[in-house]
This record gives sequence, C-alpha cells and structure tokens, in this order.
Amino acid sequence: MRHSDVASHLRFYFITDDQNRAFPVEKQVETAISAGATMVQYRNKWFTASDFEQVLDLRNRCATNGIPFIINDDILLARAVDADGVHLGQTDASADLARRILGDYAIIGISVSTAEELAKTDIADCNYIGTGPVYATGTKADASPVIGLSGLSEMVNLSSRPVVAIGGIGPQNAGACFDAGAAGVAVISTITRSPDPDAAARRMGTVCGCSRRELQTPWADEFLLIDQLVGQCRSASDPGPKVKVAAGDDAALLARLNNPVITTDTQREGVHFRTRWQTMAEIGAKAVEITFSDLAASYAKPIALFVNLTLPETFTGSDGRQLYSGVDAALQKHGAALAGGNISSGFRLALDLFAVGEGIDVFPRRNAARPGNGLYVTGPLGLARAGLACLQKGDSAFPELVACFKSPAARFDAAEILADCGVMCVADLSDGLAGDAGHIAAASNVSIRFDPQLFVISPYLDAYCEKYGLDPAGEILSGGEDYELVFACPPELFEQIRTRLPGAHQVGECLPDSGRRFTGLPENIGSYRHGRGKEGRR
Ligand code: TZP
Ligand code: MG
Repeated sequence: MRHSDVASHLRFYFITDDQNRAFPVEKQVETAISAGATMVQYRNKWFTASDFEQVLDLRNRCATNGIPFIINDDILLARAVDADGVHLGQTDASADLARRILGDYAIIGISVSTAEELAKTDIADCNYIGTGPVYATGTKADASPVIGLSGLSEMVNLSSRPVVAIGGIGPQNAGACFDAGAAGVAVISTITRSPDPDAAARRMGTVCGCSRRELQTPWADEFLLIDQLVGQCRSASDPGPKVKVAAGDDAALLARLNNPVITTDTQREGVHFRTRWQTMAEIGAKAVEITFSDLAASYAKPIALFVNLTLPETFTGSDGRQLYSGVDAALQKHGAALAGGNISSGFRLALDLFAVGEGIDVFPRRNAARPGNGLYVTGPLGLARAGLACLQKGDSAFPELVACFKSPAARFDAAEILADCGVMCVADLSDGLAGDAGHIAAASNVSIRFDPQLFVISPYLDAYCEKYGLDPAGEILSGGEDYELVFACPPELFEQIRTRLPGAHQVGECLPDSGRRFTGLPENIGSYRHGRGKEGRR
C-alpha cells in the first residue's frame, strides 16, 4: 500500500452537501477551499451521468488549489474524473478493488465506526478510516447510532490507520475530536447549512489550524505565461557570451561552439515526479540538473536549454512562477541560458528538455572500457531510490535520502577531474549501477564483475536498509537517479583520480567478454524503472 502521507490532508475534510439546492456545489467547494480545507469529498447520492461535467469541474478546482479530491462510493466515477481517491462505505465495493482500479497512489478511505466493523473490514488497502457519527447529525438519513467521543477514541486506539471524525461536527466540538486523537474532522452541514457559510468555514479553518487560501485560477493565456516564465529567468537579460539571442524569438542564435554537444531528457508527472511530494521549484531544478547530467558525462559545459512544457488545465500562474524559479536557479548555477521552448496543454504536467553544451576535444564514450580496467563511481549510490521509497511509504525518518531523490546535482566537478586525467569511458547513473554499467559492458564488449565488498554504503542508506531488512548492495545496484558518474579506466589512473576526488571508489572490474554481461551480481537485481509503480491503467 502506498500513500501513507495522507494524514496531513485529513485535518479539515469538507464533504459536499447534495441536499441544499440553495447553495450550489461549486460555491460550497470554493467556500471550503478559501477557508483552508485540506481535502474535499464529492458526495452525491443522486448522481447521474448528467452531473459528470460538474464533477470534473470540481476536480479541477481542487487540483488547481492543490487539494486532494475524493469521490464518495463510486470507484468508477473516481477513475473517470481522475480523482485523487475514493471514500467507501461498509456496503460499498472493497478497498482492495478500489486499489486495483485506482492504483497505488490513490487515497482510499473507508467508514468504520465500531470495533465489530473494524474486525470484519480489510483495511490493508486503506489510507484512512472515517468514524462516526461522533455527534447527532441530520445530514445522513441512515446514519448509525452516535458513538460519542469515547467511541471515537476507541477507534483511534484500535485502528492502524489515521482516523477522521465525522457527524455533527462544527467549530464548537472539533477540538474535542482532535483531543480524542482524530487526525481530522469531516464536515458538511456546519458549513453548508449555516446562514453565513463563509464565516462558518473560516471558524472551522481556525479550529483545524488551517490558513485561509487565495483561490487560484488556471493559466489561460499561453503568450502571457510564456512572457512571465521567460522574463523571470536571469538569462532573459543576461544570456552569457555563447548565446547571442535567447528565448523570445522564433529560434535562438548561438555563438560558434567548439564541439557542440546536444542532449534531451523528460520529466513526467506520475512517472518521474509527483506534485504532492515535490514543490514546483524542486521539479524545475531537478529537470534541469538531470538533463545537464548528460552533458557532465560528456565533458561538456551547459550553454543553452530549451524546455517544452505540457501543462494540465489545472496549472496556475503561481505554479509556473515556482517551476521556473527552480529552472532559473539551476540555469544560473551552471551559467546556462534559457534559449527557447514551447507550451501545450495536456493531461498531466511534463517537461521535455533539450540542452546544448560545449564539449572539449575528448568525448568520453560507453564503448571505451577495456578488459583490465577497473569500474568506478564518483560517489555513494542507492540514496535517491531509497528517498523515493521513503516518500512512497510516508517515512519521514530519512530526510537526507529524500533530498537525494528531490535535488540531485549534475557532477560537473567530478567530470572536470576525470577529463583532466584522460578517462575515456564515462556514463551518468540515471538507471541504477547495474543498468548503466550494463550499457558500458554491451557497448565495450566486456563482462563486468561487480565486487559488492568494495561498495561504499552511505550511513543513511545503511540505516534505511537496516530498518526495512534490505541488502544495501541490492539497493546500490538497482537504485536509480543518483546522477553520479560511472567510469572505467586503468587502475593506475584511478590512483591519481582518487586523490583529487575523495568520494570516488571502485565497484568492480572489466573482464574479457565471457558471453555474460555481469558476474558477481546478487540475484533479483534489475535496473531502475522510473516510476513504474502501479498507477491504475491510465
Ligand atoms: N457519515 C456519518 S455522519 C455523516 C456521514 C456522511 C454526515 C456528516 O454530516 P454533518 O452535516 O457534518 O453532520
Ligand atoms: Mg457510502
């Protein structure tokens, strides 16, 4: 089960009211979002297909404001509108089925109000449980008997999942629910049936400790957005000596380059990143670093970057500002210019990047490893993959690992030393040591013998593996996205490199081709597959 990071979204959980025609549901959701609601559930016991577009609209309003949108009861509707999850009742389909249909990252809640219900409910696939009615409510005709605060604390004690209290809750009694251990409170009528819904929602926000929000609206004007994004990059005013005309015209004009080196990479929401885990600035900076990492592995200095953006209709101007604050920070760090790009709309956020660099007279290649060379890496491995797993598990105990996943750095510093020492075989480590060394073995016609005894295990990875009963060597071989460099060279040459690059170490050696790409590899090691979690078939 994934998505254990749900608890923080439960705090102020607004559920739509399907019985108050005087208060349109769009207004209800707007009121809740403005007041700081942390999650919204669409509950409509009379749903028909003619409501579909309205549900899509609500989903988009929530996505634009960064709030998870949950559908009550109907797994297929949740799937159809790409909701963040579903809330199931005791008589609805099972959480297990919801997980299979909605994928690993869906938020799945289930109503469980008594010890007996808990005993007969399989909550393995649930992220939270909803418990109530804590107080008497007129909103749910078939509500079970009131369980009171004592019933709520009993469920908090028994449940392995965070508990949301529901039923008759308002600003006057929400605090008592939190005191009883609830992770959040779910409310309908205290807002939707109030004579002053805005004021009531604000009071709820205050007792839940949630700040008011300014409602965000999606991007609408492509030209305006492009001007904004390009204009906020420093290269708009100072593109550097190698870029004569940067972004803003039909094409960029570069100065004459010695050995132009060109590369491309992609970052896709749901595959490479998740907006619930990474800030827009982190996503932007990482996209640039990983693209430039290919230039580092080619001994080239970054000159110009082109970015094609695919933006979902829920993307806001503020998202754009943050995304490009990360892009610009990475560009400035490496002295490169934003030279152009494009924007189109699409289902999910994606960045396709193209980079131009200036190489030196040596172009290191994967086919340059020779039998007798050692195989080396520039730093510890396996950290980024473990950081990703921590995000998936909701484990906040390893911030250093998470930082490695979120904020990798292209190793131009190491590349400069390798170039200076004349290393001819280099690759960057995006797909895991086994995967990327496999490319070297195949291109160079050598067999690689790994020696896990030589692997340098970072203390953070060691602690993580200890906690989860994992073999650090396996994580090092199969973990991806570290963006260190792997290289092959004669052992004598490595002696010089080692003194200048203290983190560099040996991981194996290159042997004459034996027909087997690797030896010394523990069983079950595959290379890293970016984001190949079960996402539901989207
Ligand atoms: N499930 C248990 S009580 C309830 C539901 C859906 C209704 C909660 O509504 P209100 O108006 O916040 O009491
Ligand atoms: Mg239900």
